[in-house]
Amino acid sequence: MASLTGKIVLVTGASAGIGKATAIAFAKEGSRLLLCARRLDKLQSFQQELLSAGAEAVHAFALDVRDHSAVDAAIAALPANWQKIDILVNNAGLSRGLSKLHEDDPENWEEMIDTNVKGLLYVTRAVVPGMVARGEGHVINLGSTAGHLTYANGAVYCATKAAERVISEGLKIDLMGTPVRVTSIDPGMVETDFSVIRFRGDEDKAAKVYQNITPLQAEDVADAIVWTASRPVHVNIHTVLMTTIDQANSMVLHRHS
Ligand code: 8X3
Repeated sequence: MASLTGKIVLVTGASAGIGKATAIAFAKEGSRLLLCARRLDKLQSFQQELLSAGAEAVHAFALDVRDHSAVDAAIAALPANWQKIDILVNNAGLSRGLSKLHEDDPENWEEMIDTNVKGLLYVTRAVVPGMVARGEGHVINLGSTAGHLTYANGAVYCATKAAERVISEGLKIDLMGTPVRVTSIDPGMVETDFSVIRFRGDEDKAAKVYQNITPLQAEDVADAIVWTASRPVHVNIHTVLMTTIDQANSMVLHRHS
């Protein structure tokens, strides 16, 4: 296992869910955590927890990954001792709505495509040249089972995750000849506020998604992320497709009676 102690890890969308669990998991490895999300106060609320868990240092900043110029400016403005990003976890992402494509609100598409696809590209474009120049780095993108198999009423969300899968493949190809690694972490159902956000705060509807199944927890996904990051540097884990034991793919679930 390669040591993650002192490694600078940038996590986008780090304020909750898989992003926050990932920050905690890297903190336990003694990493230096560079965290961003739209809400800085949320990041600051668990900064001390990260230090207590073992993080060497924490630097948090507000960022909406949908804003291309803000992404470039934020990366360019990092303090000198935070600029050499070793690991980028492109976690920021969301789903909005669960409707037939021909009846859906295009606003939902804008938000998902701008965050899950364009935001990921902007951050990658801002960070990866430094990794190439320094001759080390690892990009870990958050995909989904939804990027492998399309489900009803989820065409655009599934499309964004299929895009993430293909972008990860393409980035890996383009980085051949460099030591920069690329991984796509593709979980199925994870019990976070993912569904509450999808249903714009409707907690009852969100709870039904996970009813009578044992979903993955954010910590399970964070564990896989840290595992890929801690392989020896000549090992590139391309894809981790992971689900709860109650899920076979994005369509087939076993609900306990
Ligand atoms: C999350 C998995 O099946 O809820 O990406 O879309 S699913």
